[in-house]
Amino acid sequence: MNMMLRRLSRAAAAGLVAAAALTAAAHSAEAADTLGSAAAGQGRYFGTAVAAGHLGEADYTATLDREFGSVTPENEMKWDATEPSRGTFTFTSADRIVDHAQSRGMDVRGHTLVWHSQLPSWVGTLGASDLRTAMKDHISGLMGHYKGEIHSWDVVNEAFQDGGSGARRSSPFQDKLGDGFIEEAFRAARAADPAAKLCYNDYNTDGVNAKSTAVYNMVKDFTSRGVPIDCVGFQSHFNSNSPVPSDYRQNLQRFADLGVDVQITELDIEGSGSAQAADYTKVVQACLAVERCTGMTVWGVTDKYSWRSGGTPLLFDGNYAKKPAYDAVLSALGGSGGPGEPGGPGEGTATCTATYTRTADWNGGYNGEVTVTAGSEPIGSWTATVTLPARQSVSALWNGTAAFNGNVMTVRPSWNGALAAGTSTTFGFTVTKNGSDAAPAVGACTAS
Ligand code: 9MR
Repeated sequence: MNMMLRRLSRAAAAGLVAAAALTAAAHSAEAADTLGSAAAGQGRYFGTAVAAGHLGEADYTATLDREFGSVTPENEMKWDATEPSRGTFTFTSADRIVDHAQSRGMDVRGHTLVWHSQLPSWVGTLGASDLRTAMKDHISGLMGHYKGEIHSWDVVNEAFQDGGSGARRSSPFQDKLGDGFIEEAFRAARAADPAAKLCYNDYNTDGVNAKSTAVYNMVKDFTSRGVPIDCVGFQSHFNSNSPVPSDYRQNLQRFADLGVDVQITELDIEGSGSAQAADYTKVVQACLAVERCTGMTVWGVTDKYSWRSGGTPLLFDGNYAKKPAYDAVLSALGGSGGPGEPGGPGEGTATCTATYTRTADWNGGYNGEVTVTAGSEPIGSWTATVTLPARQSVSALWNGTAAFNGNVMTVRPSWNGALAAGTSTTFGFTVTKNGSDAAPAVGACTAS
């Protein structure tokens, strides 16, 4: 409620009061069949990074508005975007995102105030005392503009080096102001917007390791000395080189035990199909297992605009189709079709399995067939993924509709979605081998 009243002050100037109030009310009344509403049912937020440049794309905004309860401007609140020359603030792109979010009842995360990257060159030319003043002015200028409208701010981002040393990273702030710049930034941030949660945010700190322990020690020191810090953000950019750590929950919990909130701030996991879905499940479950894990943000809406688009790390494919990872997250959040959600087919226990056979084979190609079988409950619809080996491509598909993302084909029913308990349907496809005779992999079947 407080947030609502405060957020209306800037929106009122833009004439958005009525719309913001109305849509926020509607948002909270939604059924738990979207990521945002399912997470809200668990007392958490579920957000996404947003780029202002995509807000004109109808499918992008439709997906954003339907699914998410919080947005983080992906680049628009960074120093180079907001104060390109000293003392001259530009908020046009960030305002676009904040206004869009507010008019649809979404909350906003602020990212980021003090960071070594995306820093305009004038900052690096300042001497220590001028730099200190400029840093504080930047914090008060940016936070002041959005005072009362941001639920959490990444006050300092990525101040620790990667690797085993636990040392601070070189930056104009570190090099000229020393370790103390972080606490100075947090104190300035508290003064600028006392209602915002103030977060330290970093990557490769998701499991227990030297870097996360260095951050842990800093937070412990801050809380013991009364330096204002409210939360720690765990970026959680995962791939095969940096998988979801097995001690993820334990690491989140040790920070929470220091008396700060924890948030998953930039989640993406490279991969596809059921393996990617399983990794997303682990992350959501880890957050839900930690009482002070207040929310999760994925780093983008659709694979096609991800900073790691080649790794297809997000929940919607390039056509905005829900991926198996989406279904897994919704299910882990207890949304429709997920565990314990009443009212869905089979009271949320609907399942299906998918099995693959090669039904025809010739020199340049083959036909594959996938049998989808409902579990012990009837299902209303299903989704199955087929990952093609390198070089192969699909030239025809029947009894299903396909969305392609790289070599991953996500198939949904055409006419054959509803299945009685234990019954089956099939879809088929023709593959051009292009010199590869390997078999495709069929991912987990998701029923709804
Ligand atoms: O996703 C952002 C991308 O569009 C920018 O080009 C990039 C520039 O540094 O920053 C990306 O976002 C980063 C975030 O701000 C901080 N953590 C790492 C993110 C991915 O690089």
